[in-house]
Amino acid sequence: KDERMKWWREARFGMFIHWGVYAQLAGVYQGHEQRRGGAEWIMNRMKIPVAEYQAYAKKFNPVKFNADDWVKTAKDAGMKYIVITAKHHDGFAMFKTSASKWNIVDATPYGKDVLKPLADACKKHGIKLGFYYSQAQDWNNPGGSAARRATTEGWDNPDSAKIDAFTKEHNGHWDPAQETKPFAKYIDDVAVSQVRELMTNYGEVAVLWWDTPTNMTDDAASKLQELLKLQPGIITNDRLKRPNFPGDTKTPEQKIPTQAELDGTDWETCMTMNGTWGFRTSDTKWKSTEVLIRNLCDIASKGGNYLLNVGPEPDGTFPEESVNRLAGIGDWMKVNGEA
Ligand code: FUL
Repeated sequence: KDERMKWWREARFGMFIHWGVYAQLAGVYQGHEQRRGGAEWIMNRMKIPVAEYQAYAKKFNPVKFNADDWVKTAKDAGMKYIVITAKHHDGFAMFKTSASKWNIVDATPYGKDVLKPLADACKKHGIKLGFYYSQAQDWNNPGGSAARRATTEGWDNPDSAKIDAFTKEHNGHWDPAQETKPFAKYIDDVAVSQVRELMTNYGEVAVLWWDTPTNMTDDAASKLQELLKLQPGIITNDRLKRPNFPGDTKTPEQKIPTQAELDGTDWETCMTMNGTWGFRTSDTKWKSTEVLIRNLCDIASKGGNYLLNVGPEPDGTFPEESVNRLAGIGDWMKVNGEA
């Protein structure tokens, strides 16, 4: 394990990227602002019907996406690795997959896999690439699970009471289309197939970042974990299924542990620069460059890694605020960083 963890322990600083169809909505549905949660949660928080959400993919056309630019931006900031959402809770695959039509190649006018050019650019620039994969929650592929959130937490939908009663009866689902398959079948048909594709088609994969084990079973977790053998050097986190699948790293979210909280396990703080993971137009609560640098120092001094998020815009560019902050961190790193 020590050998496998070597680069990661030295890395200290990485880029998290949350990108998908939700960037198209950017925190607004039918003129209403989403009230709670990250903008990547908009489908669940505002209980958008499956067919309606899928229609947004037809507008998703990130023609300004340039993998080389992204990787250079990360590298210039002093980051050593990138973890991108291959599939978030909305189930949308940002890659070519034969397991579901709900993917960037088949469902958007853009029609191209974005992980492939990113993998190539990372290789070219010496940056490690990891994939975030929402293994349990999947709000579009039938059988995927859905964490229960009341609509009243989200917005003043006139049908809130009715919808909330429905989600209670239907294990968090709000659209009958989400329930046409059992969870175990979703795992076999979609999650297992797609993780196999991710482990096979993109060269070296440095990290598999699982998330939110809603409804996960040990059986499902075992199948997914088994696939990681396809990437002998891969590092995984602690979110596949608790408590039997601890992975390699702990994942404090939006917080930095105190010295007393550390127990010797490798850890990585993931954090947003504003308040959302997915791009949101109205979120202007940006942390200052100085705060971000202080966080990085605090984390590095305690032996952890800092996975700092960027939520790209629907056109495929990084928000200007993120770019400016990353450049500022890069300037500081050139003077104070190790190499
Ligand atoms: C959370 C997710 O639900 C968020 O959307 C985000 O991906 C964050 C890193 O993990 O648990």
